[in-house]
Amino acid sequence: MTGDCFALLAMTGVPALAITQCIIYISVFFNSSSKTFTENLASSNHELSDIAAKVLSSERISVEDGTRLITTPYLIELGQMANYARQRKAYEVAKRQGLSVAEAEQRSQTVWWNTNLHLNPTNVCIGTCDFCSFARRPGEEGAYTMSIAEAVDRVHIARSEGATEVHIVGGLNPKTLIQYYSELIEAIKREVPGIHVKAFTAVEIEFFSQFARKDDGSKMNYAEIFSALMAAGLDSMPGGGAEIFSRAVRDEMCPDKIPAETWVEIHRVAHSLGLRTNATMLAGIGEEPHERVEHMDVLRRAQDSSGGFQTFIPLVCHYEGNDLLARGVKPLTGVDQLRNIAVSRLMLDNFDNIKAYWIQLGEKLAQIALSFGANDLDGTVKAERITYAAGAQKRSLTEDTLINIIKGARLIPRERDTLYNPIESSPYRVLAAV
Ligand code: V47
Repeated sequence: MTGDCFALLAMTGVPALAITQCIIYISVFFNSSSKTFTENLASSNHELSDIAAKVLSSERISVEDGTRLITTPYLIELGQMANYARQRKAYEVAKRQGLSVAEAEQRSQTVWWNTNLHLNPTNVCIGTCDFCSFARRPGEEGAYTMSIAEAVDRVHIARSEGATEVHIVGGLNPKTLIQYYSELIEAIKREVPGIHVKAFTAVEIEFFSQFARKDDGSKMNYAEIFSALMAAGLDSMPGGGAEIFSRAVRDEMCPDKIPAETWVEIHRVAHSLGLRTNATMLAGIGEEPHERVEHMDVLRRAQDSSGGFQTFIPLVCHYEGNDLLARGVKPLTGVDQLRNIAVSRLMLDNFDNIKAYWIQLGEKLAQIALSFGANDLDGTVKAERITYAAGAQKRSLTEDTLINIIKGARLIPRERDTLYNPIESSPYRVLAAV
């Protein structure tokens, strides 16, 4: 409707200001429509009315509420509540940042997108995660490790194509430790100035710490590892490696992986040093739905205490190159995936952003996710390998495609940097105003 309205007005020669006002007017309409739906739900005798009342009054929903929602047959009701929560959160964030009411209204209809490169310098990994199709044992066919020059070259090319962020994660490779990565980040910062380096899962940080030694031979703790990487140029940290926090699922799928407490502790240390980080959840690895809600609860409590998470990314397992389906794991349905997005928006009331990661959702479901609580579409991505190895259809989208996905959802696309600042100079920002 927004896009149609704009096209109509543009054809009739209506000035840009009037068009912008029209968009704001329609945005307010959409705002109030999910709000009204939630209000009606709250005052009805529907079985989700008590949760709708909590959502309306910004009362935190409980783990029990989340557990009811994660399998609810009432998808539209869930989606409307999450959509309202998304709009309200964006409005609140904008007001917190000192923006005007009109700008805050516009933000409540905005979806962020970003131009980034996923760089996976090595797939050599001594970890044993059953769902991972990307990793290779040392010496195995297909194993690779990039030289620093090759990795920097890729970042250089991505930057020349507009990337503002490089997202670096790799396998647990005893040959690529803190020294290799410090050199890599330093070289990136030197040769590709201005690019944001978002790198290393908590699992990698823990792995580095097993080997890293100070001059006196003693072990480096997490803070010291981060400080060394920050000195090299690390800017923030992605959210991978969380999988599902449930001990039972981890014992079955990735018994060697750091436990939930260590994952959370490493992020807490990062936050204490001023690094912003993200958080993920990998669903479809044999967990029960309630374990997804408990995972979100762990993150919500962690965010209450350290406050440094920017974004939550609900991931979806892919099954090519692993044996999960043969072992009886049930894949997520499209409805499950939307429920995960919507419930995360409602449970994670202290996260500003919920990301729709199109590589895993697919472009179409990612677009629908934007009406189910997601406010961020990641990203151009360029050369993703982890999900691609497990059967993802594409590994890159153009800026125009991302913008069109968002506009097709009748929302306003806006390019962001890694820290969720709008990119004012982007040529796509002009398009986004359309
Ligand atoms: O940590 C592993 C997961 C993650 C499979 O922080 C799989 O901004 C699907 O963490 N099928 C990497 N997923 C991706 C990731 C991420 C992505 C986008 C943005 C951000 C961010 C983080 O992918 C891994 C693991 O949890 N994964 N195997 C698989 N077969």
